[in-house]
Amino acid sequence: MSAVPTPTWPAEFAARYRAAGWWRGETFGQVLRDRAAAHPDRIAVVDPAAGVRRTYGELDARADRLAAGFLARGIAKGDRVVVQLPNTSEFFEVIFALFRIGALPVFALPAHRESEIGYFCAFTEAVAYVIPAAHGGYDYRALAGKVRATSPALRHVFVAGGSPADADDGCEPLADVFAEPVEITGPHPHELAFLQLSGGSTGIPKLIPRTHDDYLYSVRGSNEICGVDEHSVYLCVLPAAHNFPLSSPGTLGALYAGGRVVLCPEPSPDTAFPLIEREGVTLTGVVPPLALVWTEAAAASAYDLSSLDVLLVGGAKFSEEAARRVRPALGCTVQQVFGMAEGLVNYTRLDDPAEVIVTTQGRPISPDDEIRVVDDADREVPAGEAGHLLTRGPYTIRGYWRAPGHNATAFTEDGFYRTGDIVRLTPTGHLVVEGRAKDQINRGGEKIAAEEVENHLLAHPAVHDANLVAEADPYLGERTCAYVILRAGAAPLKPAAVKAFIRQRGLAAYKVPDRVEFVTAFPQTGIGKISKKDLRAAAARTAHAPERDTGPVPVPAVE
Ligand code: OOB
Repeated sequence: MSAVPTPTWPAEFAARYRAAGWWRGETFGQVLRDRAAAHPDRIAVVDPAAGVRRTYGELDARADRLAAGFLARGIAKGDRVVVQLPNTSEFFEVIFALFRIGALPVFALPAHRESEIGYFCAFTEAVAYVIPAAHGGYDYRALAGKVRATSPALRHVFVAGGSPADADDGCEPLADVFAEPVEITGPHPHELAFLQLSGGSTGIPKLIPRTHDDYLYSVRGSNEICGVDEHSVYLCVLPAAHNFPLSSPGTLGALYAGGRVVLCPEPSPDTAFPLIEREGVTLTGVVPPLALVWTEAAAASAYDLSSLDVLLVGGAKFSEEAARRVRPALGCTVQQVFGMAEGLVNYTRLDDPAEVIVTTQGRPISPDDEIRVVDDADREVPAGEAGHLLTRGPYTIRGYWRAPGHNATAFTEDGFYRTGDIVRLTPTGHLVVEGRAKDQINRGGEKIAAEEVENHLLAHPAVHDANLVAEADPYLGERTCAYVILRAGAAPLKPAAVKAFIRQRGLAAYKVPDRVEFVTAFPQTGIGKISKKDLRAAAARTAHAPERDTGPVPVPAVE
């Protein structure tokens, strides 16, 4: 096993963050223990689809019993466990059990398939993988079977909601793992709590190492800014494993405050609105396309949404026009959130003037979040001008997990993370996201690394070269268009065949190109590099034309 040290904060920074009170020496396992001791009978997690309501005492006890079962199966401190669970109570039992041991959840999304999961399991040398018995009509056991073949370290597959028949597939029902609690020496607060996934801009996804100390600070800071307390009821609408619903302020924020988490099995107003009424939901977080849908649906809805105080919107740029419509429709305050799994999270404040709330993406959580806005040569741009956002601070990582080569360019020498976002700072210190320099497509909050999909396109025997670019979409903000050059003499391909190929390669559905264009050549820049800028312009011109089954054609020159 390669012994690549996990990048961390230099000692003088760690000392400063502790002295300032940002890092308090807490762990997630202990936080749950303390809350359960203080109010054991209070409801912590509601899983309406399963008809389950767990008190803090129950969640705490179940995490202990699951931790004992994991330990008995040899899952130890520092081990990686890929967790791919939907919005269910088991998600919380599993992650708190792992937190207690000091084993590291690797937060996969339910949408991930063989390509992504196979990579996570193999690269992290995961010893276990946790899947749902059923979700969205997809067979996760079959996925586990395929992943096993390429992940030699993988010893266990646990099935939440599974049955004894799972043993036939070499899986084990999660319910069988619960055991008599044992004494556990947990992790230290400065040690890793989990690995989060990066949206990525390269062919290979990057893993983000977060510690108990740093992540708990982002949760506590978020709670303060979003007014989360023991009376808060957070509706988890987005996939629970994503950083936004997990910690901004998210489910962990609600649990930290002694509030309540309500799990929404899917995000449509038909499911979410009745839950808001019935459970008295006070805040939730959604991506911009969902905010649009909810805003429209609220007008015609008979459900009482008056308990909802705050709608957090983030993950992608929320347009000013859409932001203005939220309060009249839903009767709640909007909080824009501009965050990243690597760390930095910005919020508009609840008492910001309405104009600031609708026109900016907020300001950082911490007074110790350092923000630099720079040009291509890393020089500070004049105040108020747009530039690359660099950041460093008490909950922003100093490097990806086991990626020294990539870290050399993704971080400055003095430890600032290059976010790849283009922003400008307002005189009040709020950030406005103006664009992106990284080769990533933001499809309604779901991030797609262009290179990852391009590599899969190149694997098609008839494809000579391929480029993936973003084009505007009125609902998603952005969607994808793949430009493909076929090999000389290759039989013509249809767009549908290219999409089917990508799906068969085992990529998450949101990465399948929305549109495919066959061309004879790619536009080039002055020095002969492929010009994605010109491809984006070409995509914008043809976005509304139907896909052509014939081709290829030249990409028209840009005036
Ligand atoms: C959140 O985290 P990630 O890691 O999925 O994606 C981070 C990237 C940012 O670098 C930026 O490019 C984009 O997503 N982004 C936004 C945005 N929020 C995120 N771009 C424009 N406006 C916004 N409000 O997406 C995430 C993590 C924690 C909280 C909220 C979102």
